[in-house]
Amino acid sequence: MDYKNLTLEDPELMRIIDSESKRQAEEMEMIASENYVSKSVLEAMATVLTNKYSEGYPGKRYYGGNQIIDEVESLAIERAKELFSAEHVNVQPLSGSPANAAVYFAFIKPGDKVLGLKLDHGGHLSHGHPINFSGMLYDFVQYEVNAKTEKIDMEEVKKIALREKPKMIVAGYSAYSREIEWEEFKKIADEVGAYTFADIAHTAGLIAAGEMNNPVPLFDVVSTTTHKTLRGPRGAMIMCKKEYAKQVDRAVFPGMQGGPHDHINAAKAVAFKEALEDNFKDYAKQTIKNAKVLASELTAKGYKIISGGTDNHLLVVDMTSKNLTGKEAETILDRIGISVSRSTIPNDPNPPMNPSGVRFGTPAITTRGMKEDEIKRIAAWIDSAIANKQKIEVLESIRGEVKKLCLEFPIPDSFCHFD
Ligand code: DSN
Repeated sequence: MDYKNLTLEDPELMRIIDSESKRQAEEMEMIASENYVSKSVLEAMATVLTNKYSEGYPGKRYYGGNQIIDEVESLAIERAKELFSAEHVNVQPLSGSPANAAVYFAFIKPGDKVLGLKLDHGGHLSHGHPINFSGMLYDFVQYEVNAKTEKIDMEEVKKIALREKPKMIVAGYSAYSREIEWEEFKKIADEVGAYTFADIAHTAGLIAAGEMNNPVPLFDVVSTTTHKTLRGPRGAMIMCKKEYAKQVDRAVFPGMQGGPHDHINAAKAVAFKEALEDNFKDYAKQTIKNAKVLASELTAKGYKIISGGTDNHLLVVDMTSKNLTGKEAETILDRIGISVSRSTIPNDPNPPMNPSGVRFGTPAITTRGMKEDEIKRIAAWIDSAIANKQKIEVLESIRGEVKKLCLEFPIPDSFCHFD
C-alpha cells in the first residue's frame, strides 16, 4: 500500500505511522500475543466494507443493502468452520474480552459459579479476576498450577470441581506454556454437569495447523482472538456446538454488540484462508520449535523457565533467577530492541505492574523466517544484555546486532511503509 492519500492529507499522522513501521522493521517482536499480518489481511481491512452497518446475521439483517456483506461474513464463517472443525461459528466479536463476555452471557447467569485459572498462574483477566467484569459478575473459583510442576494438576481441578459444582469450567490461557488436557476437563465437567469453555486465543494458530490438540469438537464453546498465532486482524470469534448456536449469536448481537466490523470480518476470512494453506503448518511447527530452543538455551544459561519448558509458542521466565524483576528485564530488553512483556509467575510475591517474570513468544519472529540458529543468537544477546545491564556501550552494540538480524529477516509481505 502506498498511503499516498494519507501522506497528503494528514502528514502528521503519517509520520507517526511511519515511525512505528520503521520500529517494527528494525526491532524484534517477542511479545507472545503479537504477530505480523500479511499484506492481503491488511488490504482487506482497508476496504469500503468499513462503511456498512449490518446488525444481525447473514440473511437476517436490520439494515438494507447487506447482500454483499452477507457473502463476506458467510465466507469467514465457512472457512473458520473448516479450520477448526466447528459446528457453528460467530465471527462478529470485536476482541477477546468481549467474546468471553458474550460466552458467559450466553451460557450462565450473573452470580453463577465458574472455575477459571488464576491470573498469576497464567489465566486471563476475563477468567475471573476480581477487577474484571468476569470476577465482578460471576462467582469465580480459581484453580492454580501445581506448586512443584507448575503445570495444571487435573486431580486438583477435579477435586475443586467436585467440591464447588460450577456451572462452567474455563480452560485455555494467556501465559501457560503446556499442552492442555481437554479430554480430562471434559470428563470432569460432565461429572459435575458444567459447561466446557476453552479460550484458545494464544494457541489458535497452532491448533488450526494441527500442532496442538483441538478442543473445538469436544467443548461446548470455544473463543479465540484472531490476531495472535492465527496471524489475522485484531478481533475474535466464538465456536460452539450447533445446539448452542442461537444463544451464542443472541449473546453477541443484540446482547453485547451492535454492528459488526465488516472490514475486519473480511480480513478474518483472508487469515483463515492463509491458515488453511499447507505452509501455515510449517509456520506453526517452526514457531513451537523456536520456543523450545529458546527455552533450552535460556535454561542452559541459568534462567528458570516456569514448568521447565514449553509445548507451545511461549515461555515464562522467572527473572528472579537473575536477580531482576520482570519490569526491569523488560526495560533492559527494550534497550536492545527486543520487545517482551513482563509477566506474573505462579504465586508471584510481586505486584502485577512489577511482577517477577517475563513472557517470551516466538510467533512474530517465526513469521519473519527466523529459525533455530537465529534463536540461539537471540538467547545469547538476551543473556549478555541482562549480564551487562549497566554497560551502555554493550547494550548499544547488541542493539545494532538485533537491528542487523531484523533487516536480514524483513517482515514478509508486510505493510512496512518504511523501506
Ligand atoms: N493481551 C493479551 C496477551 O498479551 O496475552 C491477552 O489479552
